[in-house]
Amino acid sequence: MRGTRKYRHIIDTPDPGKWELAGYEESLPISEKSNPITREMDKADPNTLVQLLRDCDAEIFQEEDETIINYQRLYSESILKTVAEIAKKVQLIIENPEDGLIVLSGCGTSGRLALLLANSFNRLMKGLHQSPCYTYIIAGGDRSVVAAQEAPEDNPARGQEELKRVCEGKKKVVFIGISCSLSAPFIAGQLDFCMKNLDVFLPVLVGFNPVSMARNDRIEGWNSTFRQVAEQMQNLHDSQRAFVLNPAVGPEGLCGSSRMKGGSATKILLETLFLVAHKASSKVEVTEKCLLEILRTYERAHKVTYSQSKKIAALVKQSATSLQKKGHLYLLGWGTLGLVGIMDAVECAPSYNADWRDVRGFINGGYHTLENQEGALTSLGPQFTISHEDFVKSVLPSVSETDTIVFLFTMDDEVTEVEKLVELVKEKTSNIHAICHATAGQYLPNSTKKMIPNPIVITWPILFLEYEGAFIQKFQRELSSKWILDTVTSGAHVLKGKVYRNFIVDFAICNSKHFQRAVSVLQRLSGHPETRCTETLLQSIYGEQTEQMRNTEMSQHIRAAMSRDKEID
Ligand code: S6P
Repeated sequence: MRGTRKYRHIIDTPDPGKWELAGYEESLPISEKSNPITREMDKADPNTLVQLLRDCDAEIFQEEDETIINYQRLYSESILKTVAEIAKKVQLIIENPEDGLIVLSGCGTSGRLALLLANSFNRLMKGLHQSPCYTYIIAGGDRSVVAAQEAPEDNPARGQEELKRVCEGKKKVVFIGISCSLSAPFIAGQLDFCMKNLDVFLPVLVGFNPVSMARNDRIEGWNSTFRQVAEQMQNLHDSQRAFVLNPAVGPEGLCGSSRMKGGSATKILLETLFLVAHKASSKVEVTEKCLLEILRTYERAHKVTYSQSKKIAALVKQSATSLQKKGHLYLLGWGTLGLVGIMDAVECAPSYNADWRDVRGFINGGYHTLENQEGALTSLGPQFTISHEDFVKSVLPSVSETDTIVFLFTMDDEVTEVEKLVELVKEKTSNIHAICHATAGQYLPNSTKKMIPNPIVITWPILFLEYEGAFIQKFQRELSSKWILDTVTSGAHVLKGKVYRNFIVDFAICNSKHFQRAVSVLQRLSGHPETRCTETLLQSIYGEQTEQMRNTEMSQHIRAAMSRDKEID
């Protein structure tokens, strides 16, 4: 499939990666390959770290190279065509919201993004006096939004139950199952259910591997693999009864960390799709040009964001210093930027085996601003306290000079509120940073500049757009903040020593994907065969090896690995 070639890039995308060549880590899907760009990442200084991750993020926008293996990319005609086709189906629901529903579902970061996107587009609809018709599902329920729960993603039956629950009584449902690595059994179960009920459901699978690279191992308690489900979906693609939307965006900068590029690409792809669907419902024709215009704004956001690389590097360094000294990184955000902060913070625990207290996110207005379905979860314990008031009450008293605080806001937020909180924090630590988004012509007040000496201020051009288009500005700011925070939290853990080359070597094994990744990392680092590496891993989980353990179900290994980690804590 050819690239569009109608497109002039705004950013310099790196040369097509070696990862695209036949034979490069052949047995692994793109999402689990190690990115050649970051091979020496563990030796990089903060400035280099930022450059490397910038180049990895730029790969999202890279076009296909016809001289080597052709993966579909974001700008491929086939992808743009699929986006336009799905948008038309979404449009039908938007125009008949009483009987219809658009469900976004995912696990971990993909589930948090499902919430963010569903809420954004419901807000867009409310502004147009239309009935909101988006909803989200996250594996493990709302508690997974603010605390990592990686185990529920292994449960396809649970995925189905949740889907049935949210769709009860609906006549037409567009179901968007997000699994960046085309691997989550929770999503496989839901897609399978949709395909058995095509009179109601239109299933869409979103991810960043070709179907031939979807996970193919047995799902416990289930009769098909993710790949089999994805293949069935693909067979229904031509008749438009199901869609697979899966451009390649290249391997993650940190091996397997799909919260990074996978998460960003999910946001770009789905926001573009829903935006054109809404434009279409206000009688604007969905054309390739219109899609390219929106995608171009995201590419511009990459350039604008990384023009601040020096300041981002300084924040990476400061955050790493805090973590190395057993201090903390606190991300205090306003509006949806608060959720972006929470998303980044929560993932540090499973990704780097970090303590949940190491990196934490807080949002003004807490659960009210989060707009999650289950409402306040504060009673579940300290891990679930997320408002700025909670921060002031229960965290601030113990904040010290070893901690770093990052404020995340836009100039349209109440800057005096930000100043009030900075004032309080200043009494405890001088390590105060900010990521602030402004529109051309808006300036940070001198009073704020005095309090936060070196803020990352990102100034966006004024866009004169119709109502739906105006949401692009908000989406750009969220993505820009995500890129910066992904770089800061990943970079800080690299500098803390959690990474060897670009392999995370200290991560929690909380689900079957993690187990397989651990085996694969062992294989690549030791050169030993899979069976031997599996045995080594089992030995480290159980402390001894018996025949019985080898024949035990995967879920038992995960439980044992998780309880072992708890003991070590
Ligand atoms: C990855 C992150 C995980 C994933 C989750 C879903 O960096 O730690 O929480 O988001 O496992 O992955 P996927 O591939 O199904 O979207």
